[in-house]
Amino acid sequence: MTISSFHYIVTQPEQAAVACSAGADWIQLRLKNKPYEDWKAIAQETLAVCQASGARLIINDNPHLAGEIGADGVHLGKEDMPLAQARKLVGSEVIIGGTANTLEDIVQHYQSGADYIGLGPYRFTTTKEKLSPILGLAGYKGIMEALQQQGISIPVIAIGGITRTDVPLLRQVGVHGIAVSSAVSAAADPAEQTRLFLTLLYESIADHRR
Ligand code: TZP
Ligand code: MG
Repeated sequence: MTISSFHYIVTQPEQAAVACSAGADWIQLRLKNKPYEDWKAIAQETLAVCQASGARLIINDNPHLAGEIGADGVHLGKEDMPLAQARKLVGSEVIIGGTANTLEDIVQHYQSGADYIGLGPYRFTTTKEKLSPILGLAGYKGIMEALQQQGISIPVIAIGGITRTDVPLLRQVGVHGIAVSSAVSAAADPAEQTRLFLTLLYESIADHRR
């Protein structure tokens, strides 16, 4: 399965609708401190939005919820279910992403059957609490080189305070794509931001292959 290069992290189905109408094809629903039934209702609405435009929906934190509503995948962090256990639960068809801050995290997720890695934070962001140490461009460069040396090939998605100007630099060090929340959600025109990110990613992917 193909992992998109643009992951948009949302808390509401309306945000997904705007981005999908602008061409986004990968939405991650990230809700914190919600009762399960509320979370499930929002997830089902978001899934309907995604399915209407052929986008994938990834549920943050909860493989049970992803399985229950038939989402495309689940994204698991350090405090969530271990990836190997989640793989047994959801089966081979459901996409599993794992949060990483170090090379060791990536290797562990890779060996546990992850489909992609969310590597971060790139820089400080207020979107997430309890941030791991900031990697910066140099951190990504070192980790991407080490992965290549070890012969490990897995799509790495950069996350944390990413803006449009970061995209070409991150692509140059070998990341597959980016995940953003505030750069789109807090923009005056989220649809326009989505289109600009997608254009930049397509251009940098073309450059990378030249
Ligand atoms: N994990 C690391 S940073 C982050 C998550 C979920 C937040 C990303 O949001 P933003 O607003 O793009 O910094
Ligand atoms: Mg989590």
